[in-house]
Amino acid sequence: MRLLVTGFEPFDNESINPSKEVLNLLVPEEGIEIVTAVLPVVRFESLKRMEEKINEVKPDLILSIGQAGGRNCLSVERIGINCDDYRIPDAAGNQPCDEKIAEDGPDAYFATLPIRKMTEAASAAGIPAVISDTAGTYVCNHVLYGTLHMCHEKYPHIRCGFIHVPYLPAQCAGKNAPSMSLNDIAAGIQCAIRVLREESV
Ligand code: PCA
Repeated sequence: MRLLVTGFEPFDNESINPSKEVLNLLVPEEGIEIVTAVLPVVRFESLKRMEEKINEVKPDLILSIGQAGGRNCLSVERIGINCDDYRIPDAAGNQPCDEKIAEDGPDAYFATLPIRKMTEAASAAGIPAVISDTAGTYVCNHVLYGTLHMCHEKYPHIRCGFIHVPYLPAQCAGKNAPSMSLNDIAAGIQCAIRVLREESV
């Protein structure tokens, strides 16, 4: 089993993104090989990079990770919607309003990873985690929806999902915002990966 785990570059005037930092802390589980990649926070480029990695890595599973500043726990996303409506411009200056991600795509796709088991595994290990019913309408939702659409059309054997993670404490200096330590974020993601391994043997 090969698992592609993706994070994102820093964005929104931040110099770090926990979803990128956490990639270095993940460890392979027996029977599951982990390959990591960092995606640009750019509308179509993010999916282009994703497809390049799919062709290079040939994963069985894809777990994407993104920062959700303001959330207070790991959010295992249930659904990606066919909508790009960006609160702020992406890193290339794109700011679509109410646009579709795939003209010919359905309104939404459910994540195809075992989201409840992943959430429960992190919670049981003492890492706050919930199922989230919206990944927003920015680049993270673009990647979740777009990857599910791409896999539905071209790589139907690949299962995909997305976890949003809170800010790191270092990003919250002077802000009244919730955060989670990198070690806790990594522990929670590792629990989710362990579920994927158990599911796939
Ligand atoms: N979070 C953004 C995009 C990149 C990231 O880490 C989002 O939630 O859409």
